[in-house]
Amino acid sequence: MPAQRRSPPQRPPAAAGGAFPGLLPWPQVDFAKFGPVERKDLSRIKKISGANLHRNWVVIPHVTNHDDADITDLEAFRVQLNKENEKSGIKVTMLAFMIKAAVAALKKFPEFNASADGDALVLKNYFHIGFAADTPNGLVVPVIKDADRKGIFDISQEMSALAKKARDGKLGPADMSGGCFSISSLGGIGGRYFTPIINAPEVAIMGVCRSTIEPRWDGKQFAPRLILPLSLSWDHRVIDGAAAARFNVYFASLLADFRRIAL
Ligand code: CAO
Repeated sequence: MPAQRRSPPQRPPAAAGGAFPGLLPWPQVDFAKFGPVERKDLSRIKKISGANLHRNWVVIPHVTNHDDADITDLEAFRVQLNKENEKSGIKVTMLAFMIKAAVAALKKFPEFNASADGDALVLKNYFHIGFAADTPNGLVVPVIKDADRKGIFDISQEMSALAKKARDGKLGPADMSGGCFSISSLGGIGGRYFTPIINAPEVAIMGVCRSTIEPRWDGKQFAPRLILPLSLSWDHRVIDGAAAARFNVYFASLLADFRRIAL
């Protein structure tokens, strides 16, 4: 695209957000003085998600707990399932297992399946799990409704359909509403840990990065294990650190031995 010279915007950029009393005004810089620049409007999705993320970041006292899950056996199972069902056209991803693990963890720790309402908590008896999807126009969070009543294949299929709909810009408000808890997976891209922003009015979000083979002590020797980095952000107005640590430990234990889901 050709470089264009433009005068600096008159208004603070969207990134500046609303005014904070006592803070310096947003820097007004004529970047063209320093080199060629071009100006590009934010997409509709970026404007909406940016405003929501900004509010959530400012209003919610976020804390993020990092942990690791040993997914060696689960990954072997996932690969085997995909091999067995090659002809079905349904690809099972690690994210589908994480959605089921999130449901089990929300059942065990109900305050994570809640929203703050003044001095009260609204505890939900349904399990709708959102997943962050990266699209050319920005981030969206489609929701798998009633994930507790769906199996791994159904979830994988629905997730793939919703991700496609998201990339095609065809998600409607109904596809993105009613979420109880979100998972943001950067596992297909990379990274170790990050600090995801809570998707209000939810009170927690699980961030997941790329799994890698790491040496783990098995009591006698170091063994190569496939380790998945987890980053749980939670709202400290609703959740305490001990509960968050327990949530992560439980979530990781389910991924380490998926038979625990049945207990
Ligand atoms: N570790 C290692 N590899 C992983 C992995 C993990 N944790 N998670 C996925 N992968 C692998 C998959 O197995 C797949 O490999 P193959 O192509 O060899 O089978 C590859 O990465 C791509 O996976 P995917 O991204 O297509 O599938 P997914 O189910 O993991 O994710 C979706 C689907 C829609 C969540 C993803 O495409 C996406 O948009 N992720 C970005 C979310 C995001 O932007 N979050 C940030 C929000 S905060 O700004």
